[in-house]
Order: sequence, then C-alpha cells, then structure tokens
Amino acid sequence: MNRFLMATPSMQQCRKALASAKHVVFLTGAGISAESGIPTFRGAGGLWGTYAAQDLATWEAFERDPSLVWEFYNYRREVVSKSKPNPGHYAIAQFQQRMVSEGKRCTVITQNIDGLLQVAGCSPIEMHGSLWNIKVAAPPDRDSFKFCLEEGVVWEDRAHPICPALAGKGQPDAARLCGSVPVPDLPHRDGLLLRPAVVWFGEQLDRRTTATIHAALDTCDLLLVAGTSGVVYPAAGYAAQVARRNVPVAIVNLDPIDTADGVARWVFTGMGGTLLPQLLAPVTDGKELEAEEQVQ
Ligand code: BJW
Repeated sequence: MNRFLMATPSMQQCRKALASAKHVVFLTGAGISAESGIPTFRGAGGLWGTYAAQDLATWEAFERDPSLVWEFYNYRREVVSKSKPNPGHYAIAQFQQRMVSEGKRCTVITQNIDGLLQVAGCSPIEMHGSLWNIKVAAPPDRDSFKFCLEEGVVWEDRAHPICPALAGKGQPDAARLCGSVPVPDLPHRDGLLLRPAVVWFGEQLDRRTTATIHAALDTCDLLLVAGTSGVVYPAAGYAAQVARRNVPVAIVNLDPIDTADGVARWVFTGMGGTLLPQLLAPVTDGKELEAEEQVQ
C-alpha cells in the first residue's frame, strides 16, 4: 500500500498544488536542522534560552568580547561538522532537483548557516550567511554585508578549530559570559581581526541576496515555510508578502506559529523530518492523488 494513502485532505491539496506549481519557494529555519542534532534558537532547548542573543549575535557583542563570540561560533562549527542532513533536508533537495529537471523553478531560501541543505544536494540562498565563511571584522557603517566569495570580501574556511587557540574550548559558560582567548590569538589575516560571515541582529542583509529573494517571492506560485518561528525580520515578513498576491502558503512547524494566522492556506504541525518527505514525495502517477482521495 502506498504510504501516502493516509494523507489528510489538506495534505492532498497541498501535494496537488506542489505538483502543478511552476515556481515553488521554500523558506527554512533552524527547525529543519533540529533532527540533525543542531539546537534551534527559540523554544525547548533553543540557544536563546541559554544565552541572550545580544551577548553573542550582534556587532556590539563582538566588539566587546570577540573571544566569547568566536568561542560560540567555533563550538557551533564543531557541532555542525559532526551532523548529517535528515530526511527533511533530503526531501527539499530532491524536490528542488526534480523541479529543475522538469524545467520548473524551485528557490530555497534558508535562514540557516549550517550548510546541511547543501550536503543533501540542495542549492539554497543563505540569507544569514554561512558558518563556514569568514570576513574581516569592521563596524557596521563601514561594512556593507557581502556574501559573494568571488569578491574576496568573504571567504570559506572550514578549518576546525578555526584557530589553534580555540581548540577544545567547548560551549561558552552561560554563567560567566567571558571569552578566554587573547585577541591576538583569534583568527586574523594581514593583521586584521576576522569574524564569522553571518548576519547578526541590526546588520543589513546582502543587497543582491535580498533582491534575488524578492524576485523569487514576487514570481512564485507556492511558498512552503518550514521550521522557523517566524519572528526574525526580514524573513518573518515573507509569508505575508506572498499571501498578499493570493498565492498559497504552506507551513510545516513543530509548534504553532503566530505568523501563520490569516496567511497560511495549509498548516502542518509536526516534525519536518516526517512531514516534508510526505508532502514533497513525487506524484509518480496521476492516479496516486485520486487514490488518496478515495481513501478519505
Ligand atoms: C521544528 C522542529 C522540527 C523545532 N521540525 N519544526 C521589523 C520589526 C521589528 C524588528 C525588526 C524589523 N526588521 C528588522 C528588525 C530587527 C531584527 C529583528 O527581526 N528582530 C526581531 C527579533 C524582532 N532583524 C535584524 O536585525 C535583521 N537585519 C535587518 O533587518 O537589517 C535591517 C534593519 C536592521 C535594524 C533595524 C531595522 C532594520 C538581521 C537578522 C539576523 C538574525 N540573525 C540570527 C543569527 C545568525 C547567525 C547565527 O546563526 O548565529 O539568525 S538570530 C537567529 O534567528 C538566526 C536565525 O536564522 C533567526 C531565525 O530563527 P529561526 O530559524 O526561525 O529559528 P527559531 O529557533 O526561532 O525557530 C525554530 C522553529 O522550528 C520553532 O518554531 C520550532 O517549533 C520549530 N521546530 N524542531 C519542524 N523537528
């Protein structure tokens, strides 16, 4: 028996819409990597439950204590380097590959910096940068954020630890938030201190990346939002932007999220690693969806 015979009516509808769409956009967040063992930011076990975002994910935090911020990112590089994509990542990657092979468009926008979608075979837009990229540290007014590796402004460095002094430092101690590595021993290039090439609170996203994202949001015929709490802008505004064009929005999330209200046509509550493979599996035969309907 086909495993999709138990699909709910709304899952059938969403699968039909996905099958007939010509341009699907995904917006993903930390929740899609939770089943790979990577902590989310909010909710149970989230990083912002242990730490305050302003202590670790702002330019001001880096300026105050670059050693602490590097310990945080070096530790997260260690966690991610031991992680593998889960069925949710693979489902999105395979869906994107299938759309492209059928001459359709599929744009995957991710807020995640872990690179696991790429390991699964997906080509996402990394709107908040990458854990594996670094750049010279400069105050925000002098730092127009650029993701482009070719420009030499941001470059990839997968070394672990990122520098010898950070070896074995582990997770920052939340009780005494203070870095222990002397600044000269942190990553440097040509005498300049380096930082992770990620977008911290209060920082602008790369302009070209933003333009590409808006072009996709303005032309898609379905948006699927997965594993994000929907509280961080600009991503938090994308579902409403698409819904204003009367384009269907589907949400897959473990917890109900406020931004779904009045915006989402379909809300699927549960684990991304279970729901995404169900939603995104190929419709191999036109009769398959009819068969699902007959079972209801
Ligand atoms: C599962 C699951 C499973 C769990 N299956 N689901 C407009 C209004 C108000 C404020 C602003 C605004 N515009 C801009 C701002 C300021 C700010 C902002 O949004 N603040 C809000 C908090 C209010 N935004 C910015 O500063 C942005 N810059 C910007 O807009 O520039 C222009 C500007 C600046 C200043 C003022 C005005 C304009 C930059 C935002 C950068 C965010 N950076 C971080 C860190 C990046 C690097 C790093 O990773 O360290 O990005 S913060 C963190 O949050 C990270 C994430 O990408 C981001 C979003 O989190 P996400 O992915 O949604 O994760 P969670 O943990 O929140 O949710 C996970 C969900 O998954 C949960 O709901 C679970 O239920 C679910 N889940 N397991 C399915 N197995």
